[in-house]
Amino acid sequence: MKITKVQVIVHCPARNFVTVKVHSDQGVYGLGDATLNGRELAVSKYIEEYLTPSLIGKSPFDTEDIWQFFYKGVYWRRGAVNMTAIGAIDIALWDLKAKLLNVPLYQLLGGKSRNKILTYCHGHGTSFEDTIEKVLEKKEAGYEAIRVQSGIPGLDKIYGMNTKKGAKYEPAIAAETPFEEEWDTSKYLNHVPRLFEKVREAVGDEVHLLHDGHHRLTPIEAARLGKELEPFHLFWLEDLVAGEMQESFRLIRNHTTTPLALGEVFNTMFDCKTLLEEELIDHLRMAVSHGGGITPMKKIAALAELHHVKISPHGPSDISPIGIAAALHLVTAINNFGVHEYMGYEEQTLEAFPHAFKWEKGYLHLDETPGLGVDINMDLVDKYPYKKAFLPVNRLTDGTMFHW
Ligand code: EZ4
Ligand code: CO
Repeated sequence: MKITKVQVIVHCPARNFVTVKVHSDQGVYGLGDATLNGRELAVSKYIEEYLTPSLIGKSPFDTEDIWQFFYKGVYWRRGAVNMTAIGAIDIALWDLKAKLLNVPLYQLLGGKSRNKILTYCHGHGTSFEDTIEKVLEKKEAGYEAIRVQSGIPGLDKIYGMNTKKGAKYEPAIAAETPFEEEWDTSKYLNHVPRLFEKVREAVGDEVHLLHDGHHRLTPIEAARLGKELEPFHLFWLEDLVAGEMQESFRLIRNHTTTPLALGEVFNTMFDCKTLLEEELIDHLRMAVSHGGGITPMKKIAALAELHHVKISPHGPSDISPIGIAAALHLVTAINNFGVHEYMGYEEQTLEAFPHAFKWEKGYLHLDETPGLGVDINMDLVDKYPYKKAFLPVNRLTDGTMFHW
């Protein structure tokens, strides 16, 4: 059994995606997600130039050896572009392997640990009233867990707001240079506890409420926010502080019982080793596609299990249905699953990626389709060409460059 061809498809069905298609001499192919929001062409070129030639002729069953070949073989280890590229190949090989064996991928990862996968959505509004309305709409739609973000008085362009009315939340904006947002931490810290007081009162105790700080606080500011939100029993506070300094979480952990989530920008075990070993977080948010694929994420999940940390994958609309399916198969198989983010997709994205997983009443469901259960509609690829788009950057109101 041999890998015969690797195609890297860059397309824009409502937003940019990079899809990898690995072909075998059995006429079966596997699909991987190589989308890295705002840096798509760096990954596609990387795969075409540096990974594809080494894959031709290898057995698609040798997922561990191929992963190690690319991880150790690059010499310049880690990094988002490198690990997303390796991850896309790894996902495609697991998809291919499961298809060749005629089983859904989770069967190769430990079988079924659960029947359905809890999801959370986004309930975002401009004001207190608008946010409460959005959260109640999501609760009505069946979501049991809702991420709450709202506009902050005095700040016009901030994280978590929809840019187009009626559209799904989409932070990437098509342009030649990144859009600039603005930020003021003291306004934010005063606003958020008031928001959660009102939202909790409106939705009651049954719904899980989540919030994303998007890496903007210092440890002591994060500790204050965690403490002040304790009465409202959040499911988690996500990305309060940038994750480069894992040790920063010691201080936050010592001050608050609000559960902490982190890791959507992580790409290896070494980004979270201290966090896991010292039990500084409760949920690890790594995406399978950005974390180097199924092969390393299975090991990371095992280390997390030992330290009471749950795997709760990042699931924005900039991870394609292929990347989402990879995470769904992983979290179906492991014991320590928390919650999966799910925002849904625009119509064009759904047409581009026919898929077997289904969202129903707050949960995602897999079926028995062999492999990942996701395909790509090749007829639509040329219809939706890549359009350069960037995630925003962020400045304080005095112009200082800040975290986005
Ligand atoms: O910033 O998907 O939890 N979700 C998030 C997202 C991410 C974007 C990055 O591409 O924080 O909004
Ligand atoms: Co996030």
